[in-house]
Amino acid sequence: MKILFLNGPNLNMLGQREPEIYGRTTLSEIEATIRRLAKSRGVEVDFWQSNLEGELVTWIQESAGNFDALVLNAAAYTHTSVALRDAISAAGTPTIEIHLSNTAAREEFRHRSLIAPVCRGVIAGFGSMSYSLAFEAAISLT
Ligand code: CA2
Repeated sequence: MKILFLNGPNLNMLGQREPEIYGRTTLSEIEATIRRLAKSRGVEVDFWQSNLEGELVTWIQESAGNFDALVLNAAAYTHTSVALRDAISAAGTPTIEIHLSNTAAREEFRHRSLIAPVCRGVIAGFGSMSYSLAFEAAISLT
């Protein structure tokens, strides 16, 4: 089984700025936790971050047939990107939308997700644990 983790814009800054919102854990530390979990469960994972919408679109397209599930923190593109939504829909890879913060409890513009309707489910508000919860959810999808 193979799970692809994709992270959108600014998530490379995790742990360095705004710790009151996003916590002190860096994206590399989250990746290490997921890789540990994956090893213990005999699952293969890829873990990528990009600040570029088109690069995320390409990775989503390439997930088709190569990964059993996609865990996506699309960051700000969650609220704006028809391109990501279309890519998820076209690729057909079962996708879980995740967020560190509880977007429903934040500014109104974060309440709308353009990608949620084409995802299997959403996990938000558990900090770096959102990634581990999504890992478990992804395993249970297949
Ligand atoms: O809570 C999440 O995971 C978000 O996807 C994070 C996005 C935000 O636009 C979404 O509404 C919710 C922002 C990621 C920016 O990450 C930073 C981390 C540290 C410092 C600055 C930004």
